Amino acid sequence: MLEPIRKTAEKIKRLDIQGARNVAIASIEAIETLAKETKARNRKNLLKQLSEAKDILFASRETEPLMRNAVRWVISRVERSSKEKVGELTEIVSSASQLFLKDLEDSKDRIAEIGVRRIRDNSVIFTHCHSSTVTNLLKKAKEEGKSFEVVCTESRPVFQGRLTAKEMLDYGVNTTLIVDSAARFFINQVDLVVVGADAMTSEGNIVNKIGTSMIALVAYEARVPFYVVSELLKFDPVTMYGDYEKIEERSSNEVWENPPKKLIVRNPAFDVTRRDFIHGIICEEGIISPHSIIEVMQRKYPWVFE
Ligand code: RUB
Repeated sequence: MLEPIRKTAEKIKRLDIQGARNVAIASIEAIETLAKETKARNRKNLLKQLSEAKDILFASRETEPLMRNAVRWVISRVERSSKEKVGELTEIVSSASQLFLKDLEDSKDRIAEIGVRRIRDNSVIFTHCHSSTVTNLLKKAKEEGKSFEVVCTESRPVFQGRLTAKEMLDYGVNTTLIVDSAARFFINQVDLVVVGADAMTSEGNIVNKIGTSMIALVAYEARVPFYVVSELLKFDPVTMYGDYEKIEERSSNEVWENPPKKLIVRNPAFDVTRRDFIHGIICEEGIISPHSIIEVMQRKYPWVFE
């Protein structure tokens, strides 16, 4: 019964599905499939399957609060319902999943509408890794007829920057790909840095692809505005109660397949960018200061804190 869930979790682990939004979308779709195909005989049985599915998905990647918030919310709709019939409960899973995905899509469009105003004609935009929220914003800017260029990092070790580069070329944007360590070399030639996020903490710090914090430092030193483009639901409520956001460490094979014996190779997937280096977070509620993240979250998504 949990096979579709395991398959999705495997794809997420392998990065066949990458980026926080895509990870959350795939997880919700897998939960919906489970609900459609379940052979659970009663409410208790169904809730047990959903809980097991949740654990498998959560274990696929550690630094994905959007996925956790999404899955928790859908399951909480079932828990809160007083219905007993399995058919009625699986219906709730479907409608909650569809509603969540629609809201996520609306947030993406709203973020693009807001962020596009920060893209000036004839500007050069720097980005890192592959964020679908960022590429959607840049696509909208192109559709609105703005003329700009993109510089993107290749994003070692798995080269997600190539996805960004290909997407930009498809949209007709002049694009330059650079190695990650050339960020300082090129930063004076760009007008704006925009990156995505995997997680946002209660202190307003941002977790994103490894190397993001170095780019933020370089941008700060060069006085180039650095913006994070992110749905608010990447906020992780556990950070408010003292826990640190866990940083996924991936296999060293991604860095060097056959390294010399005894060599230690480390491969953290993400790093933390302190709020002091972030000009603003471009989210569905507008461009906000990282300092106000808790306040905005409490207003817009109070259920996250339950
Ligand atoms: C991707 C990455 C992206 C965020 C945001 O890392 O760091 O910037 O996930 O993406 P990985 P999105 O390739 O390891 O998943 O805006 O699509 O949610």
